[in-house]
Amino acid sequence: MPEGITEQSEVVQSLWNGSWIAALATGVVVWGLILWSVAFHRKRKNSTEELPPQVRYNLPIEMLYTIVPLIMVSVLFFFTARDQNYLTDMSAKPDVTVKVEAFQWSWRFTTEAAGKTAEVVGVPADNYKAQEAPELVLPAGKRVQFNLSSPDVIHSFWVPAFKFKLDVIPGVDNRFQVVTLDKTGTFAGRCAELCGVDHSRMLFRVKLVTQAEFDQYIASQAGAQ
Ligand SMILES: [Cu+2]
Repeated sequence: MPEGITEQSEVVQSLWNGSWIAALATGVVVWGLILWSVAFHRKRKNSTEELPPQVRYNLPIEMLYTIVPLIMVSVLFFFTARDQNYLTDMSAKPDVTVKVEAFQWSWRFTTEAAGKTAEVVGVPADNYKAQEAPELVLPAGKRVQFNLSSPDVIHSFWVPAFKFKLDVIPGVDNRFQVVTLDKTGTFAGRCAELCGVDHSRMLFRVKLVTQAEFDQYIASQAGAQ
């Protein structure tokens, strides 16, 4: 798994880990029961019986078969619903708002913070190399809202380090928020929905910087326009 860079990514990671631990525990019990049956309940060599003893209509066992899976599904449902509500929560006011426009085949990021705006547009022909891809600069330790839009076809905004992606659908107002961790660095981003011939070149980068560097960046961008 990539290193997470948002508070939300840590929630996704722990849901993922918990689901795998639960699946593995279930698997161990099931495999154990299968092996036990295979080893100790196979047909004896000199047995004259056609079938082993039958246990259908055994009420306690059937209750167990019904109740145990119900409990398992309820536990998975509870944690998934709890984390989904957190991940899709939009009630807090963001420090930074980014309008993300995905188009065939690059990105336009319009970043707004404290009344100042910076715009970055990718040139599709330059997207051959990741280092030429458009760069989205964000401050560390802040709440960021992404408003996704597309003028052409369906794309998907994916930063693997967010451990989250959301489709960018023409005419649909998809939004989400993250709180960036107190980290700096550059992280890869890409389109995750096959959107045409240059889909694989729809790369971008997310650069996490300190608040001071971010203020400087957005002031210089705003001044340049
Ligand atoms: Cu795309």
